[in-house]
Amino acid sequence: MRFSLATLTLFILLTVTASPSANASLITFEDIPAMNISESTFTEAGYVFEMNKKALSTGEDCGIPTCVDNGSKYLLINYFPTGESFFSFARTDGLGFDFFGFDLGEGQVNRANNWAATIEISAVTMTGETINQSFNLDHINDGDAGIFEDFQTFTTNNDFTNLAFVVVNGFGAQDRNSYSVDNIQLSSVTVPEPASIFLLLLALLFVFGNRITSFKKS
Ligand SMILES: [Ca+2]
Ligand SMILES: [Ca+2]
Repeated sequence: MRFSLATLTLFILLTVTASPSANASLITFEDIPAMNISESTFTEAGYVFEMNKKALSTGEDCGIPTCVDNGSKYLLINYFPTGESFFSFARTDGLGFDFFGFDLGEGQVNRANNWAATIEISAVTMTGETINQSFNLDHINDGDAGIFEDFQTFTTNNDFTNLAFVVVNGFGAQDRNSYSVDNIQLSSVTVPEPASIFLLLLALLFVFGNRITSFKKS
């Protein structure tokens, strides 16, 4: 009886500890400085973001004129040189991840000539395949004093799985291609960490110790 209980314990430990599990992340940009990301790289929720140029995290006050508003902080790609309005993100541990969708908005109110028309995402999978998808901004943007929804929520197609990294780029403005990003929905597969594997080995020793003890008693 003790024998089968130990085997059952081992089976449960193997199932729980060794199985990869999905780890969902929502990138909200609430934890980075309110203004002027002076570093070109920052991390949030296990993902590293690399800005092509100095970006803004705002939502409280982006100056005059005001910016898109959703009541929280977001990432504002503002006044990057024309043709260079891009940033990228990847997991800090280099593992693959899935990208489900995000919220997109324009830039500063009353500067519509700087608003990107199209946001393109270009991703490379862990197997080296490149996939793209584009999203059109509605150019409804009345800022934090306005009554309209400045951000739109977009869903990616089903191809954006097992990704190594994603590049986000803005196109179609007369100049600069400003846009805003928030609430990036991501998921990654987590594998057992060394500490978990150590616990698993301890469990194995426990189980086989019991087996030897049972064998000697019989
Ligand atoms: Ca936010
Ligand atoms: Ca809008």
